[in-house]
Amino acid sequence: MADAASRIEARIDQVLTPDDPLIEPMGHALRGGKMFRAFLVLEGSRLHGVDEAVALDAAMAIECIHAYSLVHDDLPCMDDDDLRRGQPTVHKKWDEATAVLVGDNLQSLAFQLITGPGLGGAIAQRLAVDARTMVKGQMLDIAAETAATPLTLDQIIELQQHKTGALIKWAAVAGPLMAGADIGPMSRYADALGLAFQIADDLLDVEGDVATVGKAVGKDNNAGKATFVSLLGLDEAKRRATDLVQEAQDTLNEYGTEADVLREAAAFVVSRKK
Ligand code: GRG
Repeated sequence: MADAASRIEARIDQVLTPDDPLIEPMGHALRGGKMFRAFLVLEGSRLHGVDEAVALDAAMAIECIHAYSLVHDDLPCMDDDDLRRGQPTVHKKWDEATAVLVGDNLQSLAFQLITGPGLGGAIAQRLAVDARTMVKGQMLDIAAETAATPLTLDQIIELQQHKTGALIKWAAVAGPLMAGADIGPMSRYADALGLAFQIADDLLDVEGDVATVGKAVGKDNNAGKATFVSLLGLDEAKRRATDLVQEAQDTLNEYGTEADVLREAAAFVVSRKK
């Protein structure tokens, strides 16, 4: 993942041009994350023999969509957060108008990259659909805040599949999709991985500390929101996450040892501290 991060960092330097007045806040929004989605694109692409430069732009495109979602999610009209990746959020370091424009611009940049040389077509179409699925998830989440009754487990799973799962799935299937290969195994890997990722996120909200996680913790709990932890309890949530990691790893059998890094990534998702 560190390797994916350094390759993306270098590409950010090439793509963000000094004449762009948003270069600083866009760089701030793009940098400092785990680059987990970029890593999935790069590994899935490597497994399927996709050209490295093409894969890198697909990886950067998904990080642009992810970063835009975080910048907008942090705004006062949404989750109202001051801290992201251990740094002030874009609207805190600059202002709200800048944060809105950074998100807008990152989304357009994602489509500039995903329609570039060797790209476009099905992969770009799917990115548009999955980015919209994420927005639907955000809207479901907002609606749940004012609903008369807390969400059920099935509803939380559905929300997760939209809000977090869609981008993770796009990242996982991008490689086989670009190679014209079967997306089945990577798609099933992403389903289990995405759910494990969200359960781990809910566990970090309860068990993590702000300095390590790099963003506010305890928010869902304090807001009385239904989460995997509130519905299942800590122990059962951890057990489910562990089972999902095993499930994700098993989906990769046909790739043999070539997929070991993706297996390790699945284990990392639930052991991560941020
Ligand atoms: C505002 C359109 C719009 C969408 C927002 C993704 C999202 C939808 C909001 C983020 C809130 C949140 C806590 C989502 C759950 C899991 C998640 C996406 C965590 C952040 O992803 P990481 O851990 O972050 O990959 P880094 O910082 O490593 O990139």
